[in-house]
Amino acid sequence: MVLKCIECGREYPEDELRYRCECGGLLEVVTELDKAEDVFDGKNITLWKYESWLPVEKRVSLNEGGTPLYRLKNLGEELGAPKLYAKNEGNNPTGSFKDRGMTVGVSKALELGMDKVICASTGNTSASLAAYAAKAGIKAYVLVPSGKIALGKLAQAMIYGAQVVPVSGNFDDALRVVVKASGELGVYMLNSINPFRLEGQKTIALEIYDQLGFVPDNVLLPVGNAGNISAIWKGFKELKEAGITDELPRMIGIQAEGAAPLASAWKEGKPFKPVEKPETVATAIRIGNPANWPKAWRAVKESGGTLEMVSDEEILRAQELLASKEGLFVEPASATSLAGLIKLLESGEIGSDESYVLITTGHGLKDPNIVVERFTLPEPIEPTLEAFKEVMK
Ligand code: AN7
Repeated sequence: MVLKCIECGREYPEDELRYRCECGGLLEVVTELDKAEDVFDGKNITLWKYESWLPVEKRVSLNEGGTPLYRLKNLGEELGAPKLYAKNEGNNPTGSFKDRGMTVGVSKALELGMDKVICASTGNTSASLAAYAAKAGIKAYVLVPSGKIALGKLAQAMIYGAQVVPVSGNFDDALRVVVKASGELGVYMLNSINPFRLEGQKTIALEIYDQLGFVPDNVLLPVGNAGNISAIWKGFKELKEAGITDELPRMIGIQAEGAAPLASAWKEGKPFKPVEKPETVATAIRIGNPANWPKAWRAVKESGGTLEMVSDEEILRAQELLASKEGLFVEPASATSLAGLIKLLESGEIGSDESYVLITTGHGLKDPNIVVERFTLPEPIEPTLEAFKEVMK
């Protein structure tokens, strides 16, 4: 197994500690598809069912993957897109899809003999890395934008015992420090430019195929640092290359309006340009300079997909719709996938008779404040039946 540069094609051995090519390009793992087993029988789904597709020997696991794929019947009918599904990644051990990347990434850290790991994070990556480092018995440093990470995620990173380092600045500023630290201080970086993390996350594609028994026409998901869309696309491509299926989905990436460097470049037909001061209620994707953008761009282009952006208001409305119509409580970033679907259906850019899988990336309880601040509770009532009868009127 080797690492290969997506720009110049140069290859590196898997045990070489590096995150980028000499040329600066992003690296990806070349999967040994002749060893990848056809295990797609729809049964006993967990991430490690797909071990033969993954580039690690060790296993630091908290039982990740195997997340439910729901048919969204109520919303599908209402929106006139009846073949609508959600892959709910909030059901992972720490409540987000990051656990897929971390089970593989932290396993790889141990294989490489590293005893310190580091990441920059808008929240979920830090929570996940902290948990897997705890399980592995190694030290985790997590750098987070000060004051801009959701309460639940902060609580997780703290209780799992990571060293939480608030940074005055945004995610992009924190990532710059982490990249330098990993180069100079002997700490293993587990942001999504680490190609092993994306290998774990590609299992979302394998599970969708395993659960549905077919490849959906479209996969919609939020885009922040742009790792997950690249990873899922790689998973679907490998299913095809391995001869498991002939189909490929369109990859549709959704960004928040205030943090949409990729979607705006796509829509305006202009070169990618970072956003200096990203801002959105969906703090998970409050990212102005997505490190994986070249991979994500290719995923969208190759798959015939698209990139779209949605407003904070549309995000919160979609969050409420998923909860109130489907019983699915997701964090704001995750709701961008539904908000994007609604926008694209309304504009007629996509057809309603196709199948759509929304990746709901993180649990709603991660960010309780965003909900509680939007709703006001009435005054308390007297503890009597009479008082409650008044309420029921
Ligand atoms: C819920 O935790 O970047 O496009 O540092 O937490 O792969 O970055 C989180 C990203 C979507 C975007 N949904 O995924 C972090 C971080 C949720 C997220 C994304 C994130 P990428």
